Amino acid sequence: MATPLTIAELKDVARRRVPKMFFDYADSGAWTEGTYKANEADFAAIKLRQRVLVDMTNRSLESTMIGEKVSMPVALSPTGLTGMQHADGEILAAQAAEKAGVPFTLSTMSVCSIEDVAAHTTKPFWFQLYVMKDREFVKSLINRARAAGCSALVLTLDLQILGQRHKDIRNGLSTPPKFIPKHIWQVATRPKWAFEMLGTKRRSFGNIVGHAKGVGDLSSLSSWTAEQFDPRLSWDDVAWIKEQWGGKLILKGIMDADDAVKAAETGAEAIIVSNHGGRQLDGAASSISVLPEIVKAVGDRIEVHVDGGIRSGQDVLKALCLGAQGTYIGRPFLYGLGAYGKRGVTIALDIIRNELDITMALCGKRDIRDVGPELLHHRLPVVATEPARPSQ
Ligand code: HOC
Repeated sequence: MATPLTIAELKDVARRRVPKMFFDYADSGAWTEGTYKANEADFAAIKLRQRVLVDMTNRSLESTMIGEKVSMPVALSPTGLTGMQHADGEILAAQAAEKAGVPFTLSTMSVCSIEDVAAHTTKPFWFQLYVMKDREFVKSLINRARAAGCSALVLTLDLQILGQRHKDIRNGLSTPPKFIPKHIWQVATRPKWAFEMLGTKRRSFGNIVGHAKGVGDLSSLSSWTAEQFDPRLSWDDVAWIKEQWGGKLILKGIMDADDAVKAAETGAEAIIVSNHGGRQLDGAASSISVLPEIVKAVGDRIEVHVDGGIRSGQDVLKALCLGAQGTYIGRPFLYGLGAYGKRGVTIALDIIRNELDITMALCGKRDIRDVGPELLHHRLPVVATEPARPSQ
């Protein structure tokens, strides 16, 4: 088959290669999937301003995210169970990101462990942390990330209780698959995936193993999450984590200007405007629609990044024009991984890079660090910069 030219084509290939319960896990959103869909639709509603007769030579996509040089301002999001899209998925994605010169973020809920990824990469990656009630365990995760040379901690703030995704329940999601007819059929019809998975020992949760014995299927995972994740997580805990970590901190899951102000006060390096890819609060606004008010509230004090709904280089450009210093892709790289392993992640990044480059040029810019709202048509609702609500 010819190399996919779009993220949508990669998604089609992944759907054919990855067992349904894992494809659906990556692809679904909470409840009605309204927020998941809004994330994509609101990007599409923003229109770019075409410019002509501008010198388009010597273009550059290079930038920085939290002071780290990036070949383009696009990082890989932390995604749970990545190693179920493809055997050793987290290692392969981290290697592809390293080759592409963009940051990779390893999820706490990954299949390959922090140490697995560190052993197979040569540059620092970022580690995403969920906060459990057992603070000793949290400390041990932080220490492991530090020992592995991670250069940033991404603290997720919007999953202290787990959102509900109907497809996961219907599929009886389980990591690894159980020997029940439905799963046997799903795996048997994806022989390449199964063959590659047989070739690795990494088939469960690499970071929480030992702390979460017997956790694998959705109900045990949901109960474990409900028991372990701390629903009382507060801004004081953020300060405690910052102190424990002592390095660069990124706060993920900010969707409100007041929260952004509090996040900026913590002294973190960056916030990620994120609704968890529409996987948590169904009915939440799209990330891109709240980005302008958050940039307005704190953009002069802290780096603002955004994820959710980015499916193309055009979307990346729109986010940057609205004030984001960095962007993240989750599903696009997972589709690539499911479709072709490491090569697929490279294809996903290449597609986005190529689209970003051409789009920037056709909008009359040569340097990604120079783009701004002047590249967008302002009459669209999503671009309307409502004043941020005053802090209470
Ligand atoms: C069922 C796994 O970020 C996601 C992940 C983390 C989920 C933890 C529990 O699925 O959105």
